[in-house]
Amino acid sequence: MGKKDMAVKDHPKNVSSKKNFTIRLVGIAAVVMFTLMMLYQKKDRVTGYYSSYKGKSYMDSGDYIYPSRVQYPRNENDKEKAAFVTLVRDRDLYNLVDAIKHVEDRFNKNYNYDWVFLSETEFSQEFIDVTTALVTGKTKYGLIPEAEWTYPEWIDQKRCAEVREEMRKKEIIFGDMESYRFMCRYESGFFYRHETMDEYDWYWRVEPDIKLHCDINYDIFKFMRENNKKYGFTISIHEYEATIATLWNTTKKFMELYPEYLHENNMLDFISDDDGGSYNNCHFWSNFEIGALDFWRGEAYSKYFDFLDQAGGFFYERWGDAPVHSIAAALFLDRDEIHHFNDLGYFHNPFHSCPVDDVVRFENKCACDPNLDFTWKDFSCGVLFYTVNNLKKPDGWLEHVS
Ligand SMILES: Nc1nc2c(ncn2[C@@H]2O[C@H](COP(=O)(O)OP(=O)(O)OP(=O)(O)O)[C@@H](O)[C@H]2O)c(=O)[nH]1
Ligand SMILES: *[C@@H]1O[C@H](CO)[C@@H](O)[C@H](O)[C@H]1NC(C)=O
Ligand SMILES: [Mg+2]
Repeated sequence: MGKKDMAVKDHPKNVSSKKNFTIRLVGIAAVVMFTLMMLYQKKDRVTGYYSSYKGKSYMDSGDYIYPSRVQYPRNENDKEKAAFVTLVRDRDLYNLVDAIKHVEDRFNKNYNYDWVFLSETEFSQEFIDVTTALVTGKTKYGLIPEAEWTYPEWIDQKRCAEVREEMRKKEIIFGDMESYRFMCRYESGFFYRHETMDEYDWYWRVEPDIKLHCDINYDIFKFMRENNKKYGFTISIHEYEATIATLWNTTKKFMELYPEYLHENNMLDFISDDDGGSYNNCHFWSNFEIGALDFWRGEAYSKYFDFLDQAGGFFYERWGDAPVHSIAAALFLDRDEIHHFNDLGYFHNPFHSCPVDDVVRFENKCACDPNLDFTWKDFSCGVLFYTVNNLKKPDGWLEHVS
């Protein structure tokens, strides 16, 4: 290769090396900028929802969570006297296992509360083994006394059978079922009196096939006690009128006899739109309940249940434990003792509760679609609950009303 060749070859090489240098510089700058952008974006993405709230959890700021005016427990050393309680048939074991796992994974694996299973028939060894394996707390299996799962002596069973036949023709949901009525009466008036429940002050009712959509990062029973709550719910809804035709008239008779049980700060405006003239059918959906057992065990509710039981509507109609519990809570409790859990995420067929607030949903790792949230929809009583109690609704709730 001659000198000339070299020179000729050198020339473009020099030019190209300057060009390369520029390209490399631009390249490096681009890579640096891109990396910075990605880092910034990633940071933004990871901390996005915190950044607006200065790194705080919604549980730190009393006025951020809806409804406000609650505090989240801090000292979690000692357990409350509390248990889950599930009324269930032995044969429904495998509809129940998923529900237990949800509750354990989302909450109880960190708190190890006991679980009580109740039934009118003996539980099988399989039921006991499977549930014992799933629950991190102690498990207890209670047999319901025969007298609490049958017709009281004053009930006319012929009339009951006629009512069931009528309701079957009218296709009223569960209207033709005898066992459903025993169940509703038991959940209304007996579960909290079962001897397996004696050692507890608090309960959380769990049914087969339910789901919890979110992590619960605080001791929910401690939350109830520290905030003076007696009754907590996730979903509220209107009852089918045909199942409770005379429940309100019967309740009014009770209130005339015992006006002293009406709490001065009651929530009548949640269950009646005409100052007690009629029932608006709003009730807390009782397949989920977290509550204080002493409320049901107390004088007001005990008398109320006996009065309803004497009237016979659990059998002559199809009174549900949900409207019965809800009316009692609304009348006999201080309205501030009733809490809407808007941060758990819950499913019982066919309705979902799913926090529409991104902060709550992300922080609690909720695995649910906020567009399916029932809370703010028409057939729910959620809007009414927030309105009558003057509670702040979550941002964006209006986008979820229909
Ligand atoms: N031991 C026992 N438990 C029952 C019986 N009927 C219902 N239950 C329980 O009572 C609760 C309510 O019954 P469900 O059948 O779930 O009634 P529901 O929630 O109104 O209706 P779906 O869940 O939609 O079927 C559940 O915890 C059931 O396991 C029964 O005959 N015996
Ligand atoms: C409730 O009571 C009122 C007044 O006593 C009566 O007019 C009405 O028909 C009753 N309602 C039902 C559903 O029985
Ligand atoms: Mg159910």
